[in-house]
Amino acid sequence: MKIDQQQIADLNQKHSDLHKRQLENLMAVFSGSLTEKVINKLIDFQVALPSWALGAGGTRFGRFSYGGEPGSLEQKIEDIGLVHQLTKTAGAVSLHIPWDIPEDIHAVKQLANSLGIVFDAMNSNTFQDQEGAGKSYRHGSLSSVDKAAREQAIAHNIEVIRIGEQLGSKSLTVWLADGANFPGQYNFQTVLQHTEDSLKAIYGHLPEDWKLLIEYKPYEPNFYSTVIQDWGTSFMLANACGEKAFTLVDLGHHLPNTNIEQIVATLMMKGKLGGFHFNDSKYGDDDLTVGAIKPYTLFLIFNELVYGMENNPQNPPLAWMIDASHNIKDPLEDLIQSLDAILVAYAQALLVDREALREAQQTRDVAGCQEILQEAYRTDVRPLLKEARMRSGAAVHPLEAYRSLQVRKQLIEERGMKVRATGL
Ligand code: PSV
Ligand code: MN
Ligand code: MN
Repeated sequence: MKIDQQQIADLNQKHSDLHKRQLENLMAVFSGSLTEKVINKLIDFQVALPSWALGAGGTRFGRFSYGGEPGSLEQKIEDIGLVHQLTKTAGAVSLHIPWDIPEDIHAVKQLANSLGIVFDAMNSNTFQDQEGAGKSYRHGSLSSVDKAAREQAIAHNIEVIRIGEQLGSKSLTVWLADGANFPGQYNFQTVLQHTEDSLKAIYGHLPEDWKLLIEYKPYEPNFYSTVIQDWGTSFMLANACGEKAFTLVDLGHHLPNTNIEQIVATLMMKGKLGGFHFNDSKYGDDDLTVGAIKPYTLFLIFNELVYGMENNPQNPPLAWMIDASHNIKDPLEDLIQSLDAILVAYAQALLVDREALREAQQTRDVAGCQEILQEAYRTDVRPLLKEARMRSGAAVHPLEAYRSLQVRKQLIEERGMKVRATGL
């Protein structure tokens, strides 16, 4: 299905007068140069959507299809194209191999290109056994005590790099499920050493202009120990691999109350934060809509990201991605809401008066520091988002547009109720 750009323009027209007044109100508070800076940053900000977020996700208890789900890689890219057309913030896709092996790489590239979508990080998969594979990952992949299983997992990652190279991707994300369910199941040092050696072997095949992003997670699917459990382990492994290897932070991969913003600051200071997976959670890796549970935390994280982007030239540009998979919401609505929450937090963080904050920190004005952050957090930045969308040709209200253009209904008419591509 296609959205006619004129339909978006017509919907935007209806919001135009109110939007102008709301923007003027905001501009009476902040300087024109600051608001202009924020609007331009919002226009430029692009977040990759993962190919596995476009269908309804499942749990081990059930999966409730929304209908009209993509049945092929091409359709997944088309769905991202729709979200991108409505938001102008989703100009990238992150593929998972082997779920997304392209049959015709040239055609897939052309399709993405025509929709303004680039290929962000490639994800390998050694947490599921692949059909016909000689070795099982039941007892681990890159960390396994079985040399042949490790070699198979290394070869898979190299294959993912090769596919990514043809698509124009520039990074490989490795997330390992490797871990243990019971004390004594494996030797901590042995599996960590195997993981380091395996990652180094993969790193050896990384093209010059690529990055290796190492993701960490404290638990699940293993519930006693995970080999790459935290940012420290990831950081250590990235350092062992070399300068093209970085840590990837996924918001859901922390034990409750972990100070994620401090992790972000530490990694950026060391030039080792490579990628970011957005989602939200109440308990663990819940993969809920970004900003749905802890918006202030998201703001505080963005506050550090903005500080890092402005002060840490040693840290490369980050690979941004939404990592969520939904069981009951329309996945496209969920992604639109997530993109909105990301831009809100980013805009608020851009409004933090950094000079005043530095001054308050220097003079040990504790209450003042808090005021400065909360002043920015409590600002209604939505007029800035709307202005960015107006200027970039996106829908001023992407969710409202998605609904009034009846996108899901049309997708169901085209694809039916029961189609489903490979994925989670
Ligand atoms: C599993 O926790 C996970 O959600 C990780 O966050 C990965 O990034 C993603 O799956 C895809 O492999
Ligand atoms: Mn992730
Ligand atoms: Mn996860």
